[in-house]
Amino acid sequence: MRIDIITIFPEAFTPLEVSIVGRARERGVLEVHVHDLRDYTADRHRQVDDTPYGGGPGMVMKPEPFFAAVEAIRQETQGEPRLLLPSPQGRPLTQAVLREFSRAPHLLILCGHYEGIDERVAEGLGVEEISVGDYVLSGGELPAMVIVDGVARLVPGVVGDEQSVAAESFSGGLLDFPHYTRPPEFRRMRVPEVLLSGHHEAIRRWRRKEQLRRTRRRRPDLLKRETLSDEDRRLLEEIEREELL
Ligand code: 9D3
Repeated sequence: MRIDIITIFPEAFTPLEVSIVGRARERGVLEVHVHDLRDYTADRHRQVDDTPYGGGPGMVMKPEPFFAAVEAIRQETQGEPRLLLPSPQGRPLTQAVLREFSRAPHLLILCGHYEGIDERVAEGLGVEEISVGDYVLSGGELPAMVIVDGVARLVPGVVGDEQSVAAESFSGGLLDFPHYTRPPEFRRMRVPEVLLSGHHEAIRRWRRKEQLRRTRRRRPDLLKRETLSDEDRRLLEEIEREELL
């Protein structure tokens, strides 16, 4: 897979040289190209923003450099990239959306800054606007990195352990269970006895129950969406009975 990023802060993407994404790039399963938007300006001052029509505070990013950058990248690559525009007005990013993106051979992400981007960028380039959550950030760079990280680990061969990626869709939609490693007691906190027992069926059941307990407590919205098995319903009844004590 190839991912191109257009930004006025190319240095902000150095984290993509380490971690899982960095290793995927080294191993050649993922190509990430970061482009400086100012390289696609045509004026002496390399101006990427201007005052808003209609007045108001702040600056708006000009359309021409984005069009020039996207057209230059299109010239150099095969097929049509999927154009993404991180935006607070966008479709919410979910694991299902990441899975969809991970199937594309080429993503092109446009990062905005300032008060916004001239609307003709979204309109004329046919971008998909994507939000990473209902809170205010200062630009599209961190959301772009969120998308790259989330997509990269779904690309076959990126995460060494394919099992952990598969396990996710299996425990689908529920929060994770608690994890422990040695020592068995640390500052008077014990590892739950069942995990030391070697009783695989009891361990599986305990983990499922803890997933349900946490999801019910912290994210009841997720529990409503899931289709629960008969065992899940029994475990939830146990949890509800334990709460009454
Ligand atoms: C001060 C300007 N804001 C008025 C309420 C609008 C605004 C413009 C630009 C708010 C944030 C931003 C910059 N944010 C992003 O580019 C962004 C973002 C976000 O802020 N939250 C969640 N997801 C995303 S994706 C891109």
